[in-house]
Amino acid sequence: MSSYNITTLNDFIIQRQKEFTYARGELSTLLHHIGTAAKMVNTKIRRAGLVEILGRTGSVNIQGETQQKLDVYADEVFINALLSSGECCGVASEENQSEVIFTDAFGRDGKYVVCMDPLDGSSNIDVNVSVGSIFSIYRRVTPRGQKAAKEDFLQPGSRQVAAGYVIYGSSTMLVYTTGCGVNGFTLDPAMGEFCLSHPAIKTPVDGKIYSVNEGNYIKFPEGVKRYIKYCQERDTETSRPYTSRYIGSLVSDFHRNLLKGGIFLYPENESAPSGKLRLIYECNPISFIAEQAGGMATDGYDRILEVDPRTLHERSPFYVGSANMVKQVGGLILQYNGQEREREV
Ligand code: AHM
Ligand code: MG
Repeated sequence: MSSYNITTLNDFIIQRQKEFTYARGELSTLLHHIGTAAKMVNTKIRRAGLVEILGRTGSVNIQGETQQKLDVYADEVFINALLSSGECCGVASEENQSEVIFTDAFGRDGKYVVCMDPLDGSSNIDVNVSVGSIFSIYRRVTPRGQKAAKEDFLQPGSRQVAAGYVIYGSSTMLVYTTGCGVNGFTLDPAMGEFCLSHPAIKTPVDGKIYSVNEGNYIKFPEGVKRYIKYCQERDTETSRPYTSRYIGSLVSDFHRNLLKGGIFLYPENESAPSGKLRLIYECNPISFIAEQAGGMATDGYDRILEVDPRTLHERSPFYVGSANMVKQVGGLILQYNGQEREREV
């Protein structure tokens, strides 16, 4: 095939920008910088087994977890890329307790904030399992020219302008949405470019894969236990039992289910009353992509994208994937756990 048939990420971003009459290119610039940062992080990850970067820094992040060097590296690379884009006024990241506000003239004038997990599932790196980066872009609510403030970051996911993830797997892919469908790009290592490989991704309405940390089964709400049992029962009409697949790396688990059809569950449990995953930089971007691909995402009761965040690092139970599967687990939660639940931060 001639290379002229290839659409690179940057070609695609520019083509899409032309479709919006009043687009001024700011979002395109931001996405372009995210793509460049992803390539830098990818290069480092691909060498992780070879150089001393693999290992722990010894410092502990705000979630109480030991940070690994690659987390720190990815955080720096993305923040620097966003700063130099000139279109971003601040970043909320899993690696930083508070939002990072860009105070230079360009930063203060930036139209967007970015919420991100620069390297999700990083404990998997030691054992050569896929990891990912997740990002979410919002238009700021405070006036341009001022420093960004907390309220710019604490917006419901329904206000996302764009969201995406990078998966550093057997190949490296960037998948993103700007609210007009979902498109996936695979990094061609020879060209050093992300190339459109998965246009207009749609997820099956019914899936046959369920992904959950079953080691926590005993601690799950009754409705979730019932759903897991349902997945395991024999029924030829609905092709059950379903297949269980769990990597323990959100981006990888979600990506597989997005393409093949399935559900990812991270319920609340006795020891983690709001689950583990973070609302603004894990659940929201993944939910936006899921919905844009025809799937669904809830916290067991409500649409994730309609939840009003209260703090940067707030956690939420998370059920995402094929629409009929997410609806079904929601029905069982309502039936066995009732309407009442506490929202904890
Ligand atoms: P991290 O943000 O500290 O890397 O943790 C998030 C990861 C997700 O990628 C994954 O879905 C989840 O933790 C797995 O958690 P568990 O090991 O409890 O199943
Ligand atoms: Mg994470």
